[in-house]
Parts: sequence; C-alpha cells; structure tokens
Amino acid sequence: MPAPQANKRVKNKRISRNIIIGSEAWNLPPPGHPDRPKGVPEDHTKRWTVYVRQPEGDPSLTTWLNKVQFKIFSTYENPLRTCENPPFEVTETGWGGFSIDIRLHFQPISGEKAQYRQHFLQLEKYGDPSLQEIQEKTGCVRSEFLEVVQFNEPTEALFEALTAEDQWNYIMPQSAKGGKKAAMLGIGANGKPKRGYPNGERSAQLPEKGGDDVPFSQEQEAGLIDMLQKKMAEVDGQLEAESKKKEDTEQRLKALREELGQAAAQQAAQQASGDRSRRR
Ligand code: SLL
Repeated sequence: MPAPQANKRVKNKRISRNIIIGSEAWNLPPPGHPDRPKGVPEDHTKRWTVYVRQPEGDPSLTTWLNKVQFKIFSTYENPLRTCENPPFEVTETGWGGFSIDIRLHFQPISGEKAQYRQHFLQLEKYGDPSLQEIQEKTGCVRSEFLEVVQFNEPTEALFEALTAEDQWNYIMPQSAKGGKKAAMLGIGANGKPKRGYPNGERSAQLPEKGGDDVPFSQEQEAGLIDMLQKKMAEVDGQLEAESKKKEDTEQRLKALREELGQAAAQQAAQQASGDRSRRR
C-alpha cells in the first residue's frame, strides 16, 4: 500500500471530532488576605482559565489539533496567547468578562486552514437558583460548550491518523494496556476494542472475517443481515395470511348483508301487501 498522502483526499468520507470549549472562574481572596497571590493587581477579583479539550474518553485531539491561540482582552500583556501543546488553556486574573477569540490550527497532515471559535469568559454567577447556589458554594463559575469539528473528505494522512488505535494511548497507563486477557477480549494495546483489518491495515470499514480478537466483522454483519432478511420474509408471509383472512371475512360479511337485505326487502313487501289488503 502506498504511504498515505497529505495532498490526496479520501472521497465521500467525513470524520467528526468533539471538543469542549470552556472557562472556569474562581474568586480571588481580597487584597491584604494572606492567601491572595502576590503581584495580582488590586482591582482583580477573579482567577480564570479558558480551555479547549476533548471530552473525557474521546480520542486524543492532538491527532488533528496542532496549536490553539486565544486572543484575550487587549489590555492584557501579550493578548494573543499561543499553546503549541496540551493543555490548550490560558490562566489569568481579572475583574471583568469578555469575548475570547479562539483559533484552532490543524496538524499539517490535514491540509486544513485554521478555524475560529468564540467563547465568552463568564465570571459572574448565572443560571437557575440551584446552579447559582453551587457556584456560590464552590466559588467557581464554569461555562462550557461542545463544539464539533468536521473533516470532510480528509487527506489520506489525516484519515489514517483519525482511524488509528493510538489515539486513545493518553488514557491508559502503559502497565494496564494489552496483555493476554485483553487480547482475548479483542482489546488492543490501547485498551480499546481492536478495529480495522487483522493485517494491521486501518480502515473505518469492518474487517472481512472475525476471530478471537476481532469482535465485529463483515462476515458477522452478513450473517446478521441474512437472519434479518429471513425474519422479514417470515413477517411478510404472516402478513399475507392475515390479509387473506381479512378478505375472506369481508366476503362473508358482504354475503350476509345481501342475504339480510333480501330478507328485509321481502318482509317489507309482505308488510306492504298486508297493509294494502287490510285497507281494501
Ligand atoms: C468590555 N467587559 O468588554 C469589558 C471589559 C475587561 C476586563 C472587560 C483586567 C485586564 C487587565 C480585566 O479583567 N479586564 O488587567 O489588563 O469592555
């Protein structure tokens, strides 16, 4: 197989990744308080952090995310803050909230241009009374949003990276990974179920054949489709039989109605002739 390219796109594929963009703000001890950090301007009442991270348990975002820039309020020193590595976050102190421009720079293999997001740095309590009570008690105000980044027709190199197993390596300590039991359960070295082809080729497609360490396969999928088709044929048969029954019942009903109609007509005719004879 030729090496995956960063200039060739994989047609008709789209891969999405979720990220969380958020901020946390904490109350600072007032000026003069022994716990107040040194060097913080007198008028600053909060310490805050703005961040971009992956939802817990999601594949690592560094596979596709190269760098994050946070453009904070212009009065701060060096307001364009750049994070080349995770954690992608900025911590500062201040007194007021403002809107932060966030620039997501993708890995060069993606061939994607930077994307922009915005996050309002919320410092004050918000939400319903019960939420505000928690914010009051913990002294922490958090505001988070789930964002989706979509890669339409990713480059071959990015597709390869986004379907690789090592994206979960950050979760499991080395000692807990792999092992015989894990292999039996179809667990890969990263502690996640094995995917792709047994020969190691990666794909979003199911492998052809199953095995001890391949829990899902095209073979198994075909078996399932076969079973479902048989069940569908069974249900079709039952439906046909029921339709036939319904038709028969309708026929009988029609015949009965006709019979009844004739009997009633006869009765009416007799009654009428009786009336006539009585009138004479
Ligand atoms: C606005 N919300 O958008 C206001 C501005 C700026 C807050 C809020 C301290 C900055 C620093 C700080 O918290 N500024 O020390 O440079 O107009």
